[in-house]
Amino acid sequence: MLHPTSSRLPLPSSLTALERTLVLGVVNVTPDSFSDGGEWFEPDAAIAHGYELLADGADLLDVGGESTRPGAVRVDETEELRRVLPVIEALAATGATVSVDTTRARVAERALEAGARVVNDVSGGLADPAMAQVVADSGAVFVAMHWRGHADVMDANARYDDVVLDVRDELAARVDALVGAGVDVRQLVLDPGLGFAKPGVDNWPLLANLDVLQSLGLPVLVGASRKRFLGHLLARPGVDPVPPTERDAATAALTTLCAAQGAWAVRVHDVRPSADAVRVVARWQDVRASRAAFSAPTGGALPGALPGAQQEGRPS
Ligand code: PMM
Repeated sequence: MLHPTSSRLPLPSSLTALERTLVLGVVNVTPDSFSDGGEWFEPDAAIAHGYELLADGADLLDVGGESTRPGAVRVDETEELRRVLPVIEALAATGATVSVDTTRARVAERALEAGARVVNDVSGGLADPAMAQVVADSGAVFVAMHWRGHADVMDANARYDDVVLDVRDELAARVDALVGAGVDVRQLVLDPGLGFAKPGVDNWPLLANLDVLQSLGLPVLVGASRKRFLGHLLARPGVDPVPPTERDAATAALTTLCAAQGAWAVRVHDVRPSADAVRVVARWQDVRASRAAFSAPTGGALPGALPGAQQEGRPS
């Protein structure tokens, strides 16, 4: 069920060979992110947090030095570099596959030099005209998220005719522009940009119709973790929205649904529940596929073992 183009991404074979959705663990080196602001602002704390996420089952780590929450004030480039570079360098040195969450070409370039393998740009290359060249020259994976402006203006740009089709079309235009600028289409991953210029109601159709975005023929990453629309969904008397750390179970439920739809990766803060969820979905789909394969022509019995199933470390 995993999107077939995922295996073409320039990533280590230990990741591209996995026949399941990948889990991208979030390492926010910021004092003000909505979900975990300040918890891992010091480099040593951020590095230690990265280790914890790997131990919990993260396949990749996404290191960011600038908050993108609505209304956030931008940090300057020097400060962003100061925050992310030591963390990326230390985590990449352990063999972890590291992504840098940035909209700045210069930060992406320095992060790749420090060992990052993925550039995760919430602006899809729109914020910095130099980004496409850095991505093209490096050959790195590029996550192009749907975006309509920086945090200070994005809420004012949240008008859609049909949010699913509009996001698909705007991302298709980004793909054309990036490929036109020299990026290899096999470097690209698309992301619907949940919560970015999208009020609560607009996030659900995007989640429930990932196939529309997948119809563009590229792997899809989903970042639903702890977002405000979940906080509203889970509201209880006197608490609306519920705080970000109370949104992790709902996040894991969405990981399951995204994995079942063939998402390439999910970006999450609390890694363990999502790492478990993607393994459950993979096993579930293996069993369904093997039953279909063995029973379809003859109506015969189920096989005793799962042929070709990707068995990971844990005992079954
Ligand atoms: N969301 C946030 C930050 N970076 N990157 C991608 N590709 N997709 C997202 O949905 C996304 C992102 C905001 O969440 P945070 O402040 O908790 O990191």
